[in-house]
Amino acid sequence: MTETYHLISSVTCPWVQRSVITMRAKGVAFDVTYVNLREKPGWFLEISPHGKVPVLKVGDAALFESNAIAEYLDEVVEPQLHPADPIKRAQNRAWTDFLPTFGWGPGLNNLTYCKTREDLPEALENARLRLARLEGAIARERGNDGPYFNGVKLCLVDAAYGPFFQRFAIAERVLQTDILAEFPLVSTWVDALLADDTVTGAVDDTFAAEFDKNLERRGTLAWELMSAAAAAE
Ligand SMILES: N[C@@H](CCC(=O)N[C@@H](CS)C(=O)NCC(=O)O)C(=O)O
Repeated sequence: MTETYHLISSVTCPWVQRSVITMRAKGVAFDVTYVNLREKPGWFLEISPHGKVPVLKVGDAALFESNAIAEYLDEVVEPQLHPADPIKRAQNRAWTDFLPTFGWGPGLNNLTYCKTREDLPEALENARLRLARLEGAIARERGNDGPYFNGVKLCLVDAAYGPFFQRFAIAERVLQTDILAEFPLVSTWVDALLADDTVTGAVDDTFAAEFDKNLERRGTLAWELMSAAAAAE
């Protein structure tokens, strides 16, 4: 039986994008419903225990948490994005476990959404600590010369981290920290992720405009610099 997939989404959410990348890499067709996370509808709260997106409806079942969704899809739809070797698979899972520490809070997100120039040094230092871990991970895990986390094939680790780097790259255009240059393996990995339409194209057409609004709403330094550059044109 062919399953029907229905993604409950929000335009700028990196965790949602992780699910979309996974489905694109597998050629899975799916419908999308966007919810307003500032005014969550009752039907959404009934199927999302934490009140968060993504939720993937598979037939009548509702899956939540982007990692569980990725793992489910990898079990049931070819091609498998996890490595075939159980040791490598466990190591990959460990690096996807690191994603919240890497991306969220004092990780890359605090740099992307940094509010003032004064906040920048601390945000950079926190991001640096986490990027150093990834640099070591790639040195150990990457086969051949990459370009993806495991080598030539996109895997679930790529699907997990790509959205966070995509958002950072937008802010970095004006922040110009050049922090990735300190981590050559991460840097070439990020180049590959950002050059891959399976990753960067896994967003709605309105993503760029909505993400800019997000930067503005959060009162970020990136938004201030973007506005100043636009005013100077
Ligand atoms: N651990 C969750 C995180 C999902 C998440 O934080 N989603 C955000 C949007 S990017 C959300 O739905 N936030 C609504 C809220 O927290 O009220 C996952 O991996 O799916």
